[in-house]
Amino acid sequence: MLVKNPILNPTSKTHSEEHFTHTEVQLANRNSGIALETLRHDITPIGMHYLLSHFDIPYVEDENDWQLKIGGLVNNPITLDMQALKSLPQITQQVTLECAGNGRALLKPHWPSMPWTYEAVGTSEWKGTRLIDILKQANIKPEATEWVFSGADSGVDSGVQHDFARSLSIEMANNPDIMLAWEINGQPLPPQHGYPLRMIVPGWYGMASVKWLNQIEAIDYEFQGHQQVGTYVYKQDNDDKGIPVTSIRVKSLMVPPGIPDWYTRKRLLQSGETTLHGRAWSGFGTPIIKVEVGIGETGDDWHEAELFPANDKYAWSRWQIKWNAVAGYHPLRCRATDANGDVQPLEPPWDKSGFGNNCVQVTEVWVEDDLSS
Ligand SMILES: Nc1nc2c(c(=O)[nH]1)N[C@H]1C(S)=C(S)[C@@H](COP(=O)(O)O)O[C@H]1N2
Ligand SMILES: [Mo]
Repeated sequence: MLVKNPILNPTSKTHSEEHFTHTEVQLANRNSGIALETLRHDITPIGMHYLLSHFDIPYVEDENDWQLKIGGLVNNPITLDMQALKSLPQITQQVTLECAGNGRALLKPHWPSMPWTYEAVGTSEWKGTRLIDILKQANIKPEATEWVFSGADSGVDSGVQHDFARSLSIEMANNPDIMLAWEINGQPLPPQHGYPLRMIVPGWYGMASVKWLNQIEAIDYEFQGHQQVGTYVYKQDNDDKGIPVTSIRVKSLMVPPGIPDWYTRKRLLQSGETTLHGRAWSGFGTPIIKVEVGIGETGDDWHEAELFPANDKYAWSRWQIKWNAVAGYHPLRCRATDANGDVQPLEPPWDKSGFGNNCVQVTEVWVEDDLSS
């Protein structure tokens, strides 16, 4: 009997009210998130930044063998090696990246995929060159409408085999802040972050920042790649035509105060005055204008935190607030507002695949009067 290949003919996934499956745990082990205490760092230390790689991490022995090809509907197709790229004018930017699926595991029911709660975010200092300069060199033909950016990794998702690839409209790709980066925090990119070359599309959710970038093509139709239209689209349900996922939604997180319970991550804190710290960020470089901290079970006792300006246009802002912790149980919340007036919702916004969940984080703290050490 002929058995249908289950990778190419998968049964469709359905939402789950249940605990996480073996498959989700396997994905979570491959794609780690930040430890929330590293929110204290302006720049997330290398190796502690979150990771999201859909397929295998390409094995690149020597960056001198890497080539970036720019072609399709251009007047001047070019191939650049890493030496040529590094001889172009260089820029360095601090950018906060967040995965569009961050918060997926908090939805009920949840979509079976990478089960992030809060930890798929980090800020790095990226060094590279401006994408726009390279696109200008290639000189796009007037009939072209989009650029397609492809990585060296390939695999299958929902039965569709493809190289990881994303597109940007010509207008979007002309944003001078988009970079092709080869360094993170002063070091060459490690394999898992896209060695030797990746895009950084600041202000967008992470899927646009194609890792292991080896091809850019101009096309004159709407790109139908799986990572463009088969996923990363906000949908209420399967019949929804949907809205493409682009900019990061306003969000904030708190450094967990006190000490953790190993198994639940719930917090134990000595009573008295303490300082709560955290970060807040939004999309397309929109500044954060307010962070409030909610103290108490009802979550409606909000206090405005002190907010510090971000180090860079696309980097997160730090906030802090003093709190006189009295003995008892205190769920703590933080809620950011950006310069567009967008505010974090208290409950997860529904999305079929769990994209863009920017709901207010709840940190459960038990305060005690005399904690022995
Ligand atoms: N080539 C390639 N680029 C990719 C991905 C991928 O799987 N393959 N994942 C994307 C997603 S969904 C995110 S959130 C970011 C994560 O970047 P990081 O792993 O460096 O944190 O990379 C993006 N770029
Ligand atoms: Mo992502």
